[in-house]
Amino acid sequence: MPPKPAGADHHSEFNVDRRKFIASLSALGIGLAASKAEAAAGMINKVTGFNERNIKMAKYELTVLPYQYDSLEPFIDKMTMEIHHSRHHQAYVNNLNNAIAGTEMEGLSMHDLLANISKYPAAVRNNGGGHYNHDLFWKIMKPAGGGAPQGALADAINAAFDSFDNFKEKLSNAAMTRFGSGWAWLVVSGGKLVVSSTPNQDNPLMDVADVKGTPILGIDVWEHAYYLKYQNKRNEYVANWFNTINWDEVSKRFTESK
Ligand code: MN3
Repeated sequence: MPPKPAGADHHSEFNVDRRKFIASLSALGIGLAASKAEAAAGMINKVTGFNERNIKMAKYELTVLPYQYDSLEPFIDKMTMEIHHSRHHQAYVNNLNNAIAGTEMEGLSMHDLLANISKYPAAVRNNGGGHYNHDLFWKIMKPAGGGAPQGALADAINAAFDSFDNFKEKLSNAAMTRFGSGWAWLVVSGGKLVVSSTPNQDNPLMDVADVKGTPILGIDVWEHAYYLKYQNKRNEYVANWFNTINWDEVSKRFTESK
C-alpha cells in the first residue's frame, strides 16, 4: 500500500470544516459566492456574457424567428442566419437595453425614440436602429418567398416605379451603391412609395434620415448578412434575396402605414 501523501488527513479535515463553515453561513442567510451560483445555474449567457435574469427584466427582447435558421436556404445559408440572429441581433438588443436603462428613454416607444434619435447618444441610434431594422428584416422574409406583390401594393409599386421590374432594379441599385454598411428600403413617404438607403443602422423612421417615412421592406447589406456565402459578391446576394421576400407581410405593413 503506497504511503499517504503528506498532509492528506489535514486536507480532508479542512474540507469537512469548510463544508460546515459554508453550511453555517447558509443557515445565517449569508449568500456566499452568489455570482458563482448564478454562473453554475446557467444564468450567464455563454455567447453574450450577460446575466439572463437581467435580460428578462429588460425592455427589449430578441425577435423570435418565424422560421428555422436553414429555412431560407439556398438564398441565405443556415450559419449566416444563426450568427446574424443569435449574435448580431442579440448584441443590438443587449446594448440598447443597457444604453436606455435608468434614463428617460426607457419610457419611450421605439417609434418615439427613433423619431427623435438626434437627441440621443450614438449607442441608442446604432443599437435602437439595429433592433428595429432586424426585427423588420426577419419578418419580411419567409421560406419559399419571392414572386411579386398582389393587390393594392402591386398597384402602388406600378404607379410609383412604372413596373415591378423597375422597382427591383431601383432597390437593387440602392443596395449596391450603399457604400460600406447599411440598408436599402422601400418606404411610404408622404403617401408615396419611394426607394432609399441609409448608412449603418439608421432607418427612415429617424429624424436624421435623408428620406423620412415608414419602411415596409428593407435589405441588410452589411457584410455580416452575406459574406460567409457570397464573400464580396453583394450583387448575387441582392439578386437572390428577392426570392426570400414575404410579400404578404410587406402588403400588411403597406396597409398599416396609411
Ligand atoms: Mn444585420
